[in-house]
Parts: sequence; structure tokens; C-alpha cells
Amino acid sequence: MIRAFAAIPLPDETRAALGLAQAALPLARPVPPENLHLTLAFLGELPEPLLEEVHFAFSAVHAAGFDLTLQGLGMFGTHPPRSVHAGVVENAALRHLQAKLEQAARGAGARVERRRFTPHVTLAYLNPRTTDLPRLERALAGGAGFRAGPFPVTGFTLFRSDLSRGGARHTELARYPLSA
Ligand code: 2AM
Repeated sequence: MIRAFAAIPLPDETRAALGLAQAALPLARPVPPENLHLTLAFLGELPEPLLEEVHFAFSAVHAAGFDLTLQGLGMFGTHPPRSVHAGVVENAALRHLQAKLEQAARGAGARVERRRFTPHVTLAYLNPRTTDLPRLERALAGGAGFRAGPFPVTGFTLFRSDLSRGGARHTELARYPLSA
């Protein structure tokens, strides 16, 4: 079984900007720069033949490239919050692409959860026992003006994700270009 997801990889400058945002926050375990991405479709654990079907379905997706801007910092989850993320400026082309990928993955036989797509880049997963929430909330308020981009999105990527005690390792499996 392979844990996999489709995501938009981020340009170096964007990851550098996110790195600065992470450094300004009291985060015990920031997501390392090479793992920063914007998830489009989480596929969960798949047997290899099914993942191959998803790959073929993704290869057949036609969508146009677009510009994307990251904006704002926030948390997901309450009592206690689970993660810190950078948000995304509302983007119809991104939603269109995400819907197409979800449809393609389902058409190929993958089970993709039906939840509302909230585009974001996760900056850290929080340990509820060690997080100083008031301090983190103050730091996030201080970073309210965060903005990175716009940057061009010219394709999306299929990643495999291997979890271990040291954290997740994401390996690129395939890249799919978007049209110009
Ligand atoms: P996250 O950034 O919001 O945690 C690799 O783990 C990627 O898949 C992460 O970007 C993660 O989203 C996403 N992911 C992990 N589990 C998920 C789930 N059950 N539903 C949706 N996305 C998930």
C-alpha cells in the first residue's frame, strides 16, 4: 500500500517566504521547507495498481495554469488546534483544478473523502501538550499581513508520503503540466 496525495509544489521563493513566517512563530516542529506544498487531493493508502489508475486519470486531466497568492496565517482545529497554516487568496482556477482531480481520482476508483476544499499550506502540526496557545495566537496576529506571490502554477504533482517517527517524507512520483 502506498500513501499518496496530489499537490501543488511551491517555488523556492515562496518556500523561503513561508520559512520566514514559520521562524516568526513559536513552532516546536515546523514543516521542513522540502515538505511545504498545497494539497489538492488526499488519496490515502492505495494498492499500487489503483495508484497507477489514478496516475492515468491525472494524466488525462486538462486544465489551465494560473497564478496563486498565499495570504494570511491561521490555525485548524479547536480545543486544541491541530495545525498552523498559510491561507490562499480565493482562486476559481484552483478550485476548478481541485474538483477535476477529485473527480479523476474517484473515477479511477480511489476513495476521496467528500469534504469542503479549504486550500492551505500546512506550516506545522501542533503538540497540544506543549503548545503555548496564547503566545502562538499573538504571533499569528502579528503575522496577519503575511502574503507570498503571486506565483505561476504550471502543473501539479503526485507524491507518495512515507510516515515515520522522524516525520513525513514526500517523494515525487509524477508531474502533470497544466496548459499555458
Ligand atoms: P494537511 O496539510 O492539512 O495536513 C500529506 O499528508 C498531505 O495530505 C498533507 O498536506 C495533508 O493535509 C494531507 N492529508 C493528510 N491526511 C488527510 C486527510 N485525512 N484528508 C485530507 N487531507 C489529508
